[in-house]
Amino acid sequence: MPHSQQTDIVPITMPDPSQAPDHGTVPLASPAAAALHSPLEVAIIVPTLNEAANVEHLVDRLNHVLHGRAWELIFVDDNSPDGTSDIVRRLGTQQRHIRVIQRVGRRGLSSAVIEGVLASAAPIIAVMDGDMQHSEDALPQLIDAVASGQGDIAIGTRYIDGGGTGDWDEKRVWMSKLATRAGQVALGTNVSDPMSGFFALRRDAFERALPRLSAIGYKILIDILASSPTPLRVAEIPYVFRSREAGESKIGARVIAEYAELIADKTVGRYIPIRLLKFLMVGGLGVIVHLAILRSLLGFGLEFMGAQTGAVLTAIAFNFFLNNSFTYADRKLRGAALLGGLISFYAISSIGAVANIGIGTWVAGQQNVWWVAGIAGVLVGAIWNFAMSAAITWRK
Ligand SMILES: Nc1nc2c(ncn2[C@@H]2O[C@H](COP(=O)(O)OP(=O)(O)O)[C@@H](O)[C@H]2O)c(=O)[nH]1
Ligand SMILES: [Mg+2]
Repeated sequence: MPHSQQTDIVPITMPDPSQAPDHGTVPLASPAAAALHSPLEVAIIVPTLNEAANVEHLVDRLNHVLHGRAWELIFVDDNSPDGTSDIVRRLGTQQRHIRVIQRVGRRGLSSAVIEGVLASAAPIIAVMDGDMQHSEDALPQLIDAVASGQGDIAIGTRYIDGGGTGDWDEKRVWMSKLATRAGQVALGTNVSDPMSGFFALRRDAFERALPRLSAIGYKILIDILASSPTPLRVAEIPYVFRSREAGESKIGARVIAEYAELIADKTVGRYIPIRLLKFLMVGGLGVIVHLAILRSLLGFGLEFMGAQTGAVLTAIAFNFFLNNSFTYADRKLRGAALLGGLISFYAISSIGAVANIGIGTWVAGQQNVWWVAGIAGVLVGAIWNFAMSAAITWRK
């Protein structure tokens, strides 16, 4: 017998409006309530990943430095296993200016910040870390610099007088300097700390940059500065980066790789999609693998056709696995899908090879520079492989 879906339905009748009691005008009880009823001035967006041990202290400090303002605090938490979201929700029941956007199955500081901004109606947005490393004492200055029109954006800066990187070791200072320089060159900017995660900006400045944001990785400020259709007026406010209060930094190889990708996207990415660029790089390595295998198989005494076949088959597999973990790291195939992907990639690449030879031969017939014909064939084959594998092997 199928399970009964019957539920008890309770009819609710509409109250008669003429019977409603008259409350009159309710006076605003306290300054806190007044702030709640005056127009929203600023939203503080805090991306978090395992910051359970820091959240409460941060809220205390912000309540202190922003006292008297009409503000809200939005945490954007990537489903931290340490329960960061639960803590924020608990605080939010008592303090209605606090809430959390809990993202499930998502990752990334930049995209978290973007979603936080979009969830707020505030005309000014401030962004800061959730680990107490950004000195909240500088926050009112950042907000006021934007509110007073000193800049479209105000950036908390470690690299001007009065700022500093606290107790960083030499290696971290050096890494940061290198990355900062790369960011400045890519942006063509003299902003002294484009890597900063501590800044405030006007909402309309953010909205103009929004359609062009890359949203890759960790460095949302660089993304905003580079995506803005007209250069933003920048105010810089020094602060000293503190040591982390609790928990761990998420900086690692992946963060560095994503930074390189963001910089690439903001520079060459204007002319050629980064994914195609990565695909072509992998293809270039594939050629080297091909030649190495060919050389060794010939060395083992195989005749050319057999050695060439072995080299082609190995190079295609090499390209497949490298594309899977590098070019398509965000859609990486695993398990059974990995095998299916490999088979489809072999099929696509075989047709690509036929197209390569066909086009190359045709171009060679039109003119007699051999390498032009060779490159033409390779390019057509590569574009075919890229387009088809994007549509089939690594389809969304
Ligand atoms: N939502 C979200 N927050 C992140 C992510 N990675 C880091 N964060 C938060 O971003 C802030 C800065 O990260 P942190 O690891 O301290 O970077 P560091 O200060 O450069 O070492 C902290 O509040 C982190 O909890 C992420 O993938 N998603
Ligand atoms: Mg930190």
